[in-house]
Amino acid sequence: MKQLFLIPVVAGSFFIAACGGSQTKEESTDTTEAAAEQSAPAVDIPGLDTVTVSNEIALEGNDLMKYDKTLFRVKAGQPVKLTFHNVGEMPKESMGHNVVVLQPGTDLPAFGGEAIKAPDTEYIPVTFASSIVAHTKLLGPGETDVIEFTLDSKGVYPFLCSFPGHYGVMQGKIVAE
Ligand SMILES: [Cu+2]
Repeated sequence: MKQLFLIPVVAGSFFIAACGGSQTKEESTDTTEAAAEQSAPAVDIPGLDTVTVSNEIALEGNDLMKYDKTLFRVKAGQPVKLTFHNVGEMPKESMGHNVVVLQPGTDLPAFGGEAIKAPDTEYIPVTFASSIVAHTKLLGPGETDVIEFTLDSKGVYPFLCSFPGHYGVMQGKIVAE
């Protein structure tokens, strides 16, 4: 007698981290300085036209290691007020978040590498001080910080979370125009 056993293969909960693996490296050789146009900067960022220009930025970070927004437009030469809120519940020691606004063209992997070595300054690397425009405090669950800064020149300013391991997914751009 032949018996057939059907053994269902349960794949279980199989999570693939959405780690931005599909992001394409954009050649940043076409700098705004090179494009000698006195009108709007020649910035080609997908979705930029859907973002409203505002110098009041509200941003959240969460336990999934994500910012709720990654693209902002502001007026250059005018104060920007950035409110950052950590909406997560995990402890600061394992899921702390900050916002570090960097000068255009900053080497993000190099910055991230130095940040890991700077736990005493809440992962703000002094070796990159000249690249840092402004930064919030490192926030634990439920905490909020408000900072003000001015982006004097038109350009694309990257921002990221410098907590170890976060910058790869927690990063975005502020376009000053
Ligand atoms: Cu973070």
